[in-house]
Amino acid sequence: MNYSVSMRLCVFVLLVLVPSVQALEFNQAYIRAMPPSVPNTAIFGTLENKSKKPIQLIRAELRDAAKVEFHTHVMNNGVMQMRPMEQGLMLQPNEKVTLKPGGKHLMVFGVKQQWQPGTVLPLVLIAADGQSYEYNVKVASQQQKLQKHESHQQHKHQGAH
Ligand SMILES: [Cu+2]
Repeated sequence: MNYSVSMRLCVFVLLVLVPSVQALEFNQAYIRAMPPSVPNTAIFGTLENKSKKPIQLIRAELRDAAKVEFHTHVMNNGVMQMRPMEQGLMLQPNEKVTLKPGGKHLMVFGVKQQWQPGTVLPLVLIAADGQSYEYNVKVASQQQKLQKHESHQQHKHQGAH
């Protein structure tokens, strides 16, 4: 392989690899499915800062929802209450933050039409420096998440008949 070909190959490899590196990962992300009468829900999952710089998330947008806010739970006179995180959500390099029921979460307001479990919606997280991060997040009921393994076994059982 001559120099020019290996250079071109090198550039090609860089072009292919660079966009796939996500500075901010959002793993096991899901939107909690809600009954039709409830216009609000929450998004859970684990955010991980894979970059070498701190990421301060200040805004979020989800398609077909009026508003998304970063929330946390605080104790107030012995009662757990949700509060918006005024400074947004800060992630230091290599830091992981798990959004979970009863803890930090992305609060979703103004769901216009009930989302069926399995629906995938685009979520955009926007950082203070203007950088935005996009994810496709699936709507899932808590029951579905818990029964994932069970239903897989059921499927195998049905297949044997
Ligand atoms: Cu909330």
